[in-house]
Amino acid sequence: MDSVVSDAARGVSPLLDEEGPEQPWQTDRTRAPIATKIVVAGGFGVGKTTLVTAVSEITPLQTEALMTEASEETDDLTSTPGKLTTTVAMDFGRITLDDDLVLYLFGTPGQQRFWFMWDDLVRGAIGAVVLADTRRLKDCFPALDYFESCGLPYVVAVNHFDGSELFEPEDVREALTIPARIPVMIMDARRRISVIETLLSLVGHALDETPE
Ligand SMILES: Nc1nc2c(ncn2[C@@H]2O[C@H](COP(=O)(O)OP(=O)(O)OP(=O)(O)O)[C@@H](O)[C@H]2O)c(=O)[nH]1
Ligand SMILES: [Mg+2]
Repeated sequence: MDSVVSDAARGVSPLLDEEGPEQPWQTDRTRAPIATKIVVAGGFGVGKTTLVTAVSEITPLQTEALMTEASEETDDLTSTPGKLTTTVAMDFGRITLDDDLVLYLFGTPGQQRFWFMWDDLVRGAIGAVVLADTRRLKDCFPALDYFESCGLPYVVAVNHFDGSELFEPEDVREALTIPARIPVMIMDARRRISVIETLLSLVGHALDETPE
């Protein structure tokens, strides 16, 4: 499914348009789309795979492995009792925004034992979305520290789970001591439009942070 956010200004909801007319960049070779890489990070089971799946216009590549009793000690499923699988390498999806901007989404594995893969996953990325769950905020600290130390622009998106207390973005900013220049937002990883808002915020933030 192609999606063109700028069509919203014309009153058409491109997000609901299954086929849609050909886009200018599909016929005009001088308007080749700009391809960018975005990383989706955060703690175990916070909704990274859900986010990539909700928004991808291609069938997402997933590397899910069934969770077994062997990981009971390390992988806390209290907050996500319905979770049966975990990402063991990465998620991959694609979304086209605003006519000629293509985002390639790379979801990281959440568990500490797979963190060694992050260095490869972030190579060439323009920015990262750090997902947080207010019931286990500290789980996103490693991702925040990682992107702060490597200087990659990032935004913080709180994936609001049903039944968890709803906080204001500014409360989350204070709890995590996120600098004022970093966008913090509440989102729902299962809702496409909510994820697109987060991705647009990241692209805008990455443009602001990147020197001309
Ligand atoms: N209620 C609710 N459930 C969600 C939401 N996002 C994800 N889930 C559920 O939470 C569980 C965890 O989601 P995943 O997308 O696998 O999380 P992940 O961050 O990719 O997990 P790892 O790759 O194992 O670290 C799944 O059972 C989802 O269905 C949400 O916004 N609300
Ligand atoms: Mg995952």
